Amino acid sequence: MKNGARFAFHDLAPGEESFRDAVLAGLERAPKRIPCKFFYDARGSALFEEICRLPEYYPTRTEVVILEENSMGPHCRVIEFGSGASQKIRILLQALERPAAYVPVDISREHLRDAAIGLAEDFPSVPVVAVCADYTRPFPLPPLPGAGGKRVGFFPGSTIGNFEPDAAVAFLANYAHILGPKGEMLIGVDLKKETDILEAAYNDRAGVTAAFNLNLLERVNRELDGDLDIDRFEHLAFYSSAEGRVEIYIRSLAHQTAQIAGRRFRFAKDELVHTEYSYKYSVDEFRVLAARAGFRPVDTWTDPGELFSVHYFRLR
Ligand code: AVI
Repeated sequence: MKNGARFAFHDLAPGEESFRDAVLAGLERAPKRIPCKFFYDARGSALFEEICRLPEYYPTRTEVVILEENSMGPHCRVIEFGSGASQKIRILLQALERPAAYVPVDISREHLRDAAIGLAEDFPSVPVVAVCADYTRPFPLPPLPGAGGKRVGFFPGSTIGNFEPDAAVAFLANYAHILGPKGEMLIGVDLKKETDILEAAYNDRAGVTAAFNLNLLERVNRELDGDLDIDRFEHLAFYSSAEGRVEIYIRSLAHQTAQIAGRRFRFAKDELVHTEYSYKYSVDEFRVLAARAGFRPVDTWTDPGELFSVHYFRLR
């Protein structure tokens, strides 16, 4: 590690749901499903980075501008669940006044360690305390540097939209529990808007989102000894205004069977495999949801086009 970087690593040895178990159970169900958390193998993560740069996919660039323009005062200790490549935190750390610590929390040990070391080297004035844990459950935070500085959760990217509403409340309540009394929260949330804009964002012309979705089947073939014929499936994404969410599926184009991990699965023509929901919220709707987890609004920032929101909450 480069001189000056301050870095600590706490491994709480989380258990991980295996891709194999999730796929075999999910394809036995009616309707079939594969949870969206499995999108992010190396290829899926690279495709997601590409999605974030697409002209149709407004959330990333819009949120970045909002984060650059707003700040939350000095000496914050920022705790990020699902920190992944720790990219957006770089923007926040630059915008914050003398941040006291950064605490990335992720279940993926090696990825977390590499990203956290890179960040500690690039921000030598900010101590980085990485925690390998399953952040969907309670876990103890290690002692953090910067005693007296406020603890601020950071959950950007509208990833909260990938949870169904009750699960989103449970996730936020667990975040609140871990932040402790007087904890604060900065969270990016995609706004409701015209169907055309939403559907274009999930059906880009270059086909990157389709490749990202279908990569789940390629991952099944690579990792689970599958023989799925990818050309006989297609990406499907549409906005349901009744549910307030983009729904994403893989559709079987023919009646077909496939072998996966030694088991045979049947797909009817036009049968759907659900892979993701991406909920969209008005500012008020999201405030109501967050209140169920104990958060009260301090401020909410949106871009001039009202595409995306960043909420700043404090625990009651
Ligand atoms: C990570 N998550 C917030 C993205 C979204 O917009 O729901 C995932 C995604 N799926 C398709 N495109 C992007």
